[in-house]
Amino acid sequence: MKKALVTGITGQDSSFLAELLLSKNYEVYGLMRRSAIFPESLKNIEHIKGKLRLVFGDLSNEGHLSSIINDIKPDEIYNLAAQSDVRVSFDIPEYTCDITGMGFLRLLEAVRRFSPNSKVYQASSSEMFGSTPPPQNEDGPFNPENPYAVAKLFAYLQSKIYRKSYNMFISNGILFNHESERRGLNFVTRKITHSVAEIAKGKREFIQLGNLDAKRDWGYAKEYVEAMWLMLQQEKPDDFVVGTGETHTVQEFVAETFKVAGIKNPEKYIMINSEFLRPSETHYLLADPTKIKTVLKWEPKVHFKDLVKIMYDSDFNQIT
Ligand code: G4F
Repeated sequence: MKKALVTGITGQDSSFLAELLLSKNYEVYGLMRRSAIFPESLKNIEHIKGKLRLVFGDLSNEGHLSSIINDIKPDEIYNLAAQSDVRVSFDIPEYTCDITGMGFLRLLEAVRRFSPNSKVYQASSSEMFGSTPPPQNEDGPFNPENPYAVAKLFAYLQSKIYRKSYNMFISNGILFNHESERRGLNFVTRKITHSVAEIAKGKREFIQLGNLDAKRDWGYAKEYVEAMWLMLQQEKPDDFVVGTGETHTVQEFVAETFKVAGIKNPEKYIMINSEFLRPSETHYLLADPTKIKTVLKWEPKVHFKDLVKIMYDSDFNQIT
């Protein structure tokens, strides 16, 4: 039985990845932070938590990480833990860089010293491209626009150093935005589908949003975790852009959600609130997923309209 360690086990991606690994008969260890809202923080993994081996800890403490890695000696490690909210990274830049950037370096050191044969997956982000003109692929260049993206780029560059210097198996998935019914309400897609469902049920009057012109390449998170797993099944480590190759504005996501809800004149329900604007914006993300299609034969099946419908239907059915 293969052993996998997934950091940030309570998040959207980890919950889908843990399901996938369990279906493939892995013994799955999940690293989770002590949360003030524990055990509600386990919502995404409620249905599988009895099958997981949950370990308290986070990426802030190398000593603790080392003892966990030494005890488990995982075959595969998926680093999905991060302070992943881009806007919040402007409020808490030091914490973001400590967990999202330095945290990965601590993990790499623990693996190098106590389990150097573990294969490591690092959740790199399309935010690293920042202002690089689209379409973006593995060749970069990287021009991050916020503290979160800088932290992710730091981790990405460290992975290259450790791969080259110590011959460690470390692969980066450079994931474009990936969403689902399990996405946090702080991210724009889920905020929109949940709010529109509340409007449809007569529980809300309007939605407050920030920049409607930003363009994102949105895919379905459940499919993206298959790409993560595939990367660690290869003989050699490598880096892959994961995205759909299609981009839409936030405005288009709003319009499509109202269309699915059967509500006319969406503009009546939208208010722009500067609280949701960022000091610096990543305007245009669009993946060039040629490499992953060619090398790993991975391709997304869920496209923009399917994604909106999956998310809206789930929210509509849950709101009573
Ligand atoms: O949903 P978002 O907060 O996601 P963002 O910033 O693109 O980052 C997500 O994707 C990255 C991969 O590209 C991940 F690395 C990262 O961890 C995260 O998962 O915002 C999307 C866009 C932005 O341009 C934002 O300015 O939506 C715009 N937006 C407009 N109104 C809003 C809002 N974003 C949020 N969160 N809330 C709003 O009210």
